[in-house]
Amino acid sequence: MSEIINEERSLIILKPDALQRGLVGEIFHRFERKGLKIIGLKMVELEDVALDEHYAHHKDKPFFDALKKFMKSAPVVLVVVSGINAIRAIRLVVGPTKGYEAEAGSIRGDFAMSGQSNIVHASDSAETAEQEIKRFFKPEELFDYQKPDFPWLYSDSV
Ligand code: 3AN
Repeated sequence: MSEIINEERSLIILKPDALQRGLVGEIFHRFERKGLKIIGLKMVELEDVALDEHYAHHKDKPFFDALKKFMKSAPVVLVVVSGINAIRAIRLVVGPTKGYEAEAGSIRGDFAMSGQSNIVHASDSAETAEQEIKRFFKPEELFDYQKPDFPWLYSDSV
């Protein structure tokens, strides 16, 4: 049975701990070698308005203020990537929320011990991804281009 072909986009955030620990290149390497296409990229300092929106689902949690403080403690790198069935693939590359529970081989499994300082954010659904991308990127900051490895990454039936 062939899979449904879904070209999806995801927002990835390299969190302050990724920059402080010198893991930016390592993380880019993992997404690139997986075959994901980088279509947007910038470095920013996050502010309250964006964080309140981005973490609205956690606003009543006891760790909310600490999470915001952490996310403002150093710049972050915002990346938009695209690929077929990218959301599911990226979540597996990233690993589950708590670093100490994440499988070795995933980014969090290899580099994180914490539930808060867990190196990267990645969108959890295609719908959320589109909202998150709009929050941080203007349409003109996203790039549409062809990569020559596309036919080698995805066979006719995926
Ligand atoms: P994920 O990033 O795996 O999608 P979410 O959306 O549940 O996880 O959580 C968003 C962020 O909130 C996490 N990446 C982490 O930084 C923080 N967070 C989640 N759960 C906890 C927790 N129990 N304690 C501290 N921070 C947490």
